[in-house]
Amino acid sequence: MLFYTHNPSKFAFSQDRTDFEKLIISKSKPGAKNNQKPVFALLGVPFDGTTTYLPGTRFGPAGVREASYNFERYNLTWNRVIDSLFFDLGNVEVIHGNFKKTCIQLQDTISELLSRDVTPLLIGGEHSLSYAMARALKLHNIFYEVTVVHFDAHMDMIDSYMGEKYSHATVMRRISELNPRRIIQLGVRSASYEEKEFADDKGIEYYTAATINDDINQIKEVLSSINGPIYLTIDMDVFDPSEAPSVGNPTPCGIKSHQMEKFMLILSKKNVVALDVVETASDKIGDLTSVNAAKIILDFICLQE
Ligand SMILES: [Mn+2]
Repeated sequence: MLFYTHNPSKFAFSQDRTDFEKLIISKSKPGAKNNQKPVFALLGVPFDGTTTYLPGTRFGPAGVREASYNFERYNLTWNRVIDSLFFDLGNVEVIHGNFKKTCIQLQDTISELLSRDVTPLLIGGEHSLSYAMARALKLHNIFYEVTVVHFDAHMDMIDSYMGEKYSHATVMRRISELNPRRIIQLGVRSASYEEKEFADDKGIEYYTAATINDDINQIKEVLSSINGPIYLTIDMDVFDPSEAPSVGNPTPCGIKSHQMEKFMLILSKKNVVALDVVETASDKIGDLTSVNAAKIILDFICLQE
């Protein structure tokens, strides 16, 4: 090492973008080996155009990257060192105030990663961005076999919110219309009666935060039994506001970070084809919500073979 420096605008322990480009080129050459280690690319999406209560998720990517430096490369709990092919590619260009254009740019970028066999990891930004992830998976013809594992205080299943079809509050309804194999909602504790009826009618599985707090083993069994590819989408408001206060819609009686750590231990060893961590609205250094969001990404990366 020539210089003892780090770049706080890049996620901790991520490798250089130039190495990503070299790796992608080498993978695409004729005769390239197929049995290389999986590759993970992180994208920040600083968009908060449909936010309805507390604004600020546009600051999420910067906050979560900054907070990632609070952690070690070595994980004492699991006795593992981060050793993955993990690249922070920077932020996707967003068009503030225009969800449709932002969604198309994000979907194209994710689609490009998927076509190169790279697993996309997103830091939001608001939850509406997950629609771009789901659309990209659909374009690659794998969505019909995907289980969407959705951590959130809210069902996000309303058909339209204040007349808007595309919103952070409707995102799971739009994703359900893309017909994934299965949707499992975890930590939910806020929905309209209409949303609950819709979920029941469509066979969408949901486990409230109270259920998780009462019997975590039941939830661990549900997650352990998932087969096939998983799209994991985590709204930071699934946590209790005592552990993640800086979110667009704080909701009391949430889950705790030690529970999420156990869930990540199970999920990270499955076939997660896409991950997003959304709704972090931190606006200061060392914000607890950013710290917990960074931990989710680091835990996931650390647990990859
Ligand atoms: Mn939510």
